Amino acid sequence: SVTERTYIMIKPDGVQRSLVGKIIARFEERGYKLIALKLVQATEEHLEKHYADLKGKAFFPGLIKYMASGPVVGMVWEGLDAVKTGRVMLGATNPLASSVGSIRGDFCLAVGRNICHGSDSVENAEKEIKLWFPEGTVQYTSALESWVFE
Ligand code: DAT
Ligand code: MG
Repeated sequence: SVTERTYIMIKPDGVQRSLVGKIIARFEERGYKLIALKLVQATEEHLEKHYADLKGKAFFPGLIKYMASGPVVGMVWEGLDAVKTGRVMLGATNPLASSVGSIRGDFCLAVGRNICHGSDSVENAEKEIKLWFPEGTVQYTSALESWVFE
């Protein structure tokens, strides 16, 4: 639906590599609406909640250390098919398998430094939005809406 929401996060390497503006621009230009945004130094405890499903994987401790190694940019983007299309825009988990033209396919090479996160289902998106934005998202009318959607 047009009000589907997804949680997109620029990881510490994306912030350090000055890719914040480029990544935001892709979602803006595609026609998605920004309804929440913050730069935050996440704690390991918070990141363990975010990645709870991956606890037990061999790469989990390294993933948590990497994600806590610097600030991340958390965002909520709203629009048609935001979850699935957001994942397509990010590219495959392993950047070597990501299509050129996707964010990972254009800007990174290693699975453990893949610069961005996107929710993988509507249900997980809503969970992640609650975890990262307990204060909620922002309501406003986008001037572009009537030109982006029928
Ligand atoms: P995604 O981020 O595409 O949703 P995921 O949820 O399966 O992928 O894994 C979360 C992150 O964990 C992923 O972005 C990078 C890291 N990761 C996944 N598989 C990995 C692996 N085999 N080795 C190292 N890091 C991995
Ligand atoms: Mg995932």
